Amino acid sequence: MHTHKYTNIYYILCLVVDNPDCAYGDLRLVGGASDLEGRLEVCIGGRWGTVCDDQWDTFDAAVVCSQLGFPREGATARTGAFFGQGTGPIFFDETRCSGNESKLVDCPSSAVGVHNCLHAEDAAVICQRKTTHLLLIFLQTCEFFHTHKKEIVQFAYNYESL
Ligand SMILES: [Ca+2]
Ligand SMILES: [Ca+2]
Repeated sequence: MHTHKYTNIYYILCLVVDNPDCAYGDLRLVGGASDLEGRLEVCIGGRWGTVCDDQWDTFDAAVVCSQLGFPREGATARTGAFFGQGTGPIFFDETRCSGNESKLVDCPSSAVGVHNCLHAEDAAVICQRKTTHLLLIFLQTCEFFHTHKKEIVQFAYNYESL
């Protein structure tokens, strides 16, 4: 009974989160084993594209993780299409974040679309999870929800029982 109720609630929330339209500067991680990691894709002009790994380092990864709602601490940069090659445009190259920017698009880099890269050089990150705000993290990605639906429903059930 409770299970059915919460399943519907989370499906509705995921429909909202899964909205395919993206806004300028939005980020997503693709091809990782969880929502914490993956090839970096950035939204420019309503399209998702990748970032070249030239000058891609911990400072850049920290900004990406922060923008995605994860801690800056423990952010790791990966190069050479570590989580697989993307398709479509390569939007940024020579990214030089200081690490304190709130959004990746605030970091100095080459102009949008200007690069000398291949998708074999797609940049990626690995973020660390905060140990608090569990519910927010559940909503971070519907991929996580679909993988862990049973556990989430159980968590919601237990939460209500508190
Ligand atoms: Ca850099
Ligand atoms: Ca370059």
